[in-house]
Amino acid sequence: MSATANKLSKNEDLKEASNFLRGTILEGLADNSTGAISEADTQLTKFHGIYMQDDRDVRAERRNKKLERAYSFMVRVRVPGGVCSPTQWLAMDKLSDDYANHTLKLTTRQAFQFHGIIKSNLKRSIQAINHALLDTIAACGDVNRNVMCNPNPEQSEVHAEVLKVAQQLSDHLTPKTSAYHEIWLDGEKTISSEPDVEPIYGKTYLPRKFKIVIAVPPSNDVDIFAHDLGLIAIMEGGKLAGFNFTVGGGMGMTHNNKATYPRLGDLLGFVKPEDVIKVVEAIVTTQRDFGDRSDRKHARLKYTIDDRGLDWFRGEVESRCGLKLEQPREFKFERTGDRYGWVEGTNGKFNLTLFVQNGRVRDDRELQMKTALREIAKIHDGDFRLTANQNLVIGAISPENKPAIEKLLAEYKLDTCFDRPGIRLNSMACVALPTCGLALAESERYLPDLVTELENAVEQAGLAHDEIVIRMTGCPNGCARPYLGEIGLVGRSPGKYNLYLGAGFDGSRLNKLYKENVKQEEIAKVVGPIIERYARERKDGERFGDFTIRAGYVKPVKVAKTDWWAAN
Ligand code: SRM
Ligand code: SF4
Repeated sequence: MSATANKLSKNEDLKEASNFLRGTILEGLADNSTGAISEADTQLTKFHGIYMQDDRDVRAERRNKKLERAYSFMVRVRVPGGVCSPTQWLAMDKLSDDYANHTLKLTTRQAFQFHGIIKSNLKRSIQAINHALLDTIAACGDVNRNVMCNPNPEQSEVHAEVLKVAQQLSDHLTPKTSAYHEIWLDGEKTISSEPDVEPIYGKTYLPRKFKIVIAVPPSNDVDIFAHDLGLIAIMEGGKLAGFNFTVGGGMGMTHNNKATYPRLGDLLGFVKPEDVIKVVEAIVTTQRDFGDRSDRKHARLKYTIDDRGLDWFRGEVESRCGLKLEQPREFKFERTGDRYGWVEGTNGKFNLTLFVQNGRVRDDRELQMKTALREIAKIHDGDFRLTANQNLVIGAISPENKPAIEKLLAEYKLDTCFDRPGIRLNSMACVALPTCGLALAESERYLPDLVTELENAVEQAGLAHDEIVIRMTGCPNGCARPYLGEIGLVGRSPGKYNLYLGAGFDGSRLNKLYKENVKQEEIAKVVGPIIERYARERKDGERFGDFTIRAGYVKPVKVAKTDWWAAN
């Protein structure tokens, strides 16, 4: 299928030989002599939503003691559109206590993650997830991942409609192999007992991960332009007329490798609701057949499009689906991020968006968030919606149930958790240390402290209630979409970060490198004065990212490929 003449990457051989994602995973699980699985199987388990990791905090100590690394597994649960029921929430909560590290991680892509599951508990964990009618297949791997969708509490009717599209896309693009059921659910063949075929993916699946999101303007809470494929809902006369498609977004890059860069998606065309599945499938199969299978750093859709051109891509998609895409329709985004607090939906039900620092739901001395949400889930008659910014909406609360939920919120002090400075409410960090094997620096464990330092600058400048988007990652892969932060911090090495400035508040412009290798203790000293100057010199309504460009700190990035690495 691949059009490339270059030597295929190792992963391609692995996929081909895996018998539709089986490999030797079962044998590896049965091997009690180690907490690990084989290198080849670590690649294949990703397709099952499972990553082998080790506790990096104790890596050196264990090496010195000649002990095996402290292996455990991260498990990612797909939640299409981020919506789950209270019963499912309770099941996830219990699983985190029974088998994981007692925390629930709400990810930047509306999924749950569990950390610290040891090999002997993996099957039990996946089975518990299956009993809650959720799954982990295709949460990671070279396939379409969790389909994201704006949780949109204030427009419940539209939300229900676009959520349905997200769920249909998710179902349509889920791998059909029965390996998942055989391995994790002890051979329960709930899908089919026929021989495996992957009608969309084929034996070698996609060249790389693939991500789909749906946004409902004016909210760009899902960061539509950061993903391989974006669907922008177009409303006309109060009804869903269709979607503008964007293609070729992606955040990942590698320090000092100029062939890699974050890229915002381009507008491809307008698609009517009834044609969505057909066009999406044509996009996915085009990437399947033309994506670069020889170099995994050049394998995402963004590079296929930059190499071959958007017009070529559109032509290929049109000929595959037999449709001519219409011109994109008018739309306007106002902001990224979430709107906190209470909103009444058009259906008369209430929705509450809570701030969850870096998506980590846990109990600590200051806040018993995990217990509070468990108690709420026990009496809640609506749903929970995971947001694309690691936050949580307690959704569709009936008017009768609202007082009881408010009582619990007050009892556990969750009713004030969104009454915080705007910079904290717009902060987001990836997991990084100690679990992420790719982290070069701290992120989730450090950003809250940095924000506390910056809150001083913000408060002194009189900007406590102003929203400034700050995002941090422990490496350049971009898991918290840092290149779309008005302030972006990307780990270089322990205690050092590249500082990026100048992204658009509405998510339509990338930021740009301002200073390299800034030491942790110097970040607030560098950023603080820029915030103070912003407070003094900003124009009416001017956003921080726009100001940093006007004031000359950085130039605007227009075309990722040429501008991203260009000198300031
Ligand atoms: Fe990510 C790899 C965590 C969203 C780009 N990401 C990883 C791994 C699995 C590390 C690994 O490969 O060993 C991280 C696991 C850390 C841990 O201990 O949990 C990891 N990524 C995350 C999460 C949990 C961050 C978070 O704090 O919420 C997010 C899970 C999303 C989900 O539910 O599916 C997460 N990752 C993202 C995003 C943001 C998004 O999609 O909106 C991106 C940037 C967008 C993009 O894909 O371009 C992202 N992750 C990456 C990349 C770089 C991909 C690339 O094209 O270069 C990697 C590394 C890789 O794939 O080789 C990566
Ligand atoms: Fe790990 Fe890097 Fe992703 Fe952070 S950005 S979770 S450090 S891969």
